[in-house]
Amino acid sequence: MKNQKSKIKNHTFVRGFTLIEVLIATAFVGLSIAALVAANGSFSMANATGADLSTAEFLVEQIRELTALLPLVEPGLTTWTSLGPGPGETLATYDDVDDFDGFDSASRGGPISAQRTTLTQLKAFRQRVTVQKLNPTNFNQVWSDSSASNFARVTVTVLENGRQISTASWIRARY
Ligand SMILES: [Ca+2]
Ligand SMILES: [Ca+2]
Repeated sequence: MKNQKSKIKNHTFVRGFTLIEVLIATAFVGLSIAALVAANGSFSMANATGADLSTAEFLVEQIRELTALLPLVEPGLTTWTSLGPGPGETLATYDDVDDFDGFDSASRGGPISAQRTTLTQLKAFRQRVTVQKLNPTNFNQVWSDSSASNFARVTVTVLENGRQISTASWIRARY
């Protein structure tokens, strides 16, 4: 009797997997693979975005470096009532920060480096610069170009294929 019972037990034990069990296991493996592929995809996307951001920040830094040593306003100017390049000035001869007001690297076939050379290998990117006068007692207020203020905000915006990636601004004083 005992022998018979253990035989039945053994028989149950070795019967193998049912079709339903196999199907469920297959579905689980499939789901795991799908999750893995999806996770990998989003990681690649995050990575790509990170790379674009790094490039954009690098391009903001180029403008910051280029303008850091320049005076804010045309050297020798007495009354500062307009922003932008002086007569006949080109990027090569910009000698003050406000010359960069309205600068757009799109006209140069690529963004520019701190040495004013065009980085053609990064031509998908574009730098835009604005210089705005600020209320000397409240830097949150923009004043008109003709107003009497010795403070200005420089804003650099970097776009990639027309999409804004990064923007940074800082304040400069005329002294
Ligand atoms: Ca100038
Ligand atoms: Ca100027």
